[in-house]
This record gives sequence, C-alpha cells and structure tokens, in this order.
Amino acid sequence: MNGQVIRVISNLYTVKAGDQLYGCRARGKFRIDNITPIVGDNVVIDIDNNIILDILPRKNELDRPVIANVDSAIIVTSLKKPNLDLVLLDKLISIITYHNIEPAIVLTKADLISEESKKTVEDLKNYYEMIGINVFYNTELAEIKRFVKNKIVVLAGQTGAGKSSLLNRLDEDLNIETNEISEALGRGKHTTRHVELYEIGEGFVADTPGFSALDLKDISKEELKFTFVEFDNSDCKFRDCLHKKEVGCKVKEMVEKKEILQSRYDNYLKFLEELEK
Ligand SMILES: Nc1nc2c(ncn2[C@@H]2O[C@H](COP(=O)(O)OP(=O)(O)O)[C@@H](O)[C@H]2O)c(=O)[nH]1
Ligand SMILES: [Mg+2]
Ligand SMILES: [Zn+2]
Repeated sequence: MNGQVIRVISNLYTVKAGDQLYGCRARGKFRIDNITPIVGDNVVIDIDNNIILDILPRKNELDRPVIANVDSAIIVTSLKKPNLDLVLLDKLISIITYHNIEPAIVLTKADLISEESKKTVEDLKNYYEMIGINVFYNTELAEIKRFVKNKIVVLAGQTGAGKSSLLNRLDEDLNIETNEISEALGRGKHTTRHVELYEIGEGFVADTPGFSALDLKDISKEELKFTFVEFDNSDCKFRDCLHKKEVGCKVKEMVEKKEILQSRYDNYLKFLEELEK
C-alpha cells in the first residue's frame, strides 16, 4: 500500500495510508543503501508487518528541517510586533524560489496596525500578488486551507511572527505552544526537534520553520536575479546584466517607471552586495 511519512521519532515512522495511520519500521535494506525514510516521503508499506518496503523518488529534500517533497513555503510575516520587515520577506522569497518551491505569504497582526498603514499593506499585497505570489491574511483561514490542499507546506518567518498561532487557528485541536522562547535559541535548536506534518484540511503543514535568512549564501550572485521573478518581464537585452549600474538596463527602467517596486529592487541590490562579499 502507498502512504506518506508524516512523523519520525527515532526509528519509528508514522505513515498515513488511505485514512489510516500505521506505525512502521524501515526495512533493513535501506541502511545498506544508505537511505532512510524522512518526513514527507511517499512510501510503499506492508500493512500486515508494519514495514516500509520502498521509498519513492523525492522531488526535493530540505536539510533543516529534514523533510522531502515540499511543495510550498508560507512566509508568515507580521505587520507589527515584530514590525513588517520587507528585507527579510524578500530574502525568504528568493531563498524559497531558488529551491524551486512555491513561496506564499500570510500576513499576521493586521489588527495591530493603523487604518493608514492598512492601505500601504494592501498596495504591497497587490504587488506581490501581481508577481504571482499568493498573499493571505491570517484571518482568511478558508483561503489558506484551499492553498494548502494536496500540498506539503513548510512555514518560514521570524520568531514571534505568528507561525504557531497560525497552525492553531487552522486546527483548533492542535494547541501548539505559542510565543516559544526556545525558538529564539536559533537554528541549532530546530535540528534536534522532531519534524511532524500536521494535516490541515486536505494538505500537510510542517511544524518547524523551513527556511532561514542565513540560507541566502547558497545562491550565487549570477543566480540571484532569477529569484526576483518580475525582473524576467523586463526583457533586459543584456544576458549577463546584473541590473545594477549597466547603461540601458531594462530592469532599472522598470524601477524608474514604478513597474517594479522600489523596495524589491533595493533589496535585490542589497542581497547582491551581500553575495559579492
Ligand atoms: N494581535 C495579534 N497577535 C498575534 C497574531 N498572531 C500571533 N499573535 C501573537 O504573537 C505572539 C507570537 O506568536 P507565535 O505564534 O508564538 O509566533 P511564532 O514564533 O512565529 O510561532 C503570540 O503572543 C501570539 O498570540 C495576530 O494576528 N494578532
Ligand atoms: Mg512558534
Ligand atoms: Zn539589466
């Protein structure tokens, strides 16, 4: 029978197959092949003996947390406490896009901002949607569930942004601890924590942060521009153009015409500089 690994605790694998959960061990063969099942794996199991017989090919695999077949990463972005951080948002979009994973944004704490700020946030939301990124408020639970449907999703975003609260809102039975101090201890902490996929609607969401801003360094300065998807529409005729100071650069023209958001372009230059160091 085919199923999906949704939890791993030492060498016990919880596999969801059909509507059932099976606690399985992995077949000895995997150790010889130097591969072990991980959360997100599509597997073939023997339900009479509770054994994972085979791991189907992975479409991708993340290291922190260890998880396979990730379809999307939702960047949980707070508008206040902590304040909206467009540098972090754009950085995470680039990192996620670079891994061929679909980024989406969930905005939190809109209840804490002024009416004027709401207008600015709406403009930003429209821009990110225009470049093809789904943007939701954390109050739009039905829409978020529709997005998650048939996907494996990881959450990203800074401590205190409202990731755990979002999961609790999506499934009132979860009762995940919010405002966790332990998260502030950094990414070392996450590697030791076990990963679990929560079933949300008809999709799966991982409980541990999927990406960190530190991962930007994996991208080369030549590759960075491809993670700013709207630059593609510029038809910049210079193949090697870094859209920086080049005369006649179409991306710069689009920024001047306000067709590309100034903060996106500024952040691009900022990341480029970081990668050039
Ligand atoms: N006012 C308000 N507070 C929120 C919202 N979402 C989360 N919080 C609060 O923000 C704090 C941090 O949330 P938490 O889910 O632990 O963030 P995490 O570190 O990203 O998991 C908690 O005190 C939450 O109650 C929201 O939409 N509005
Ligand atoms: Mg949390
Ligand atoms: Zn250019």
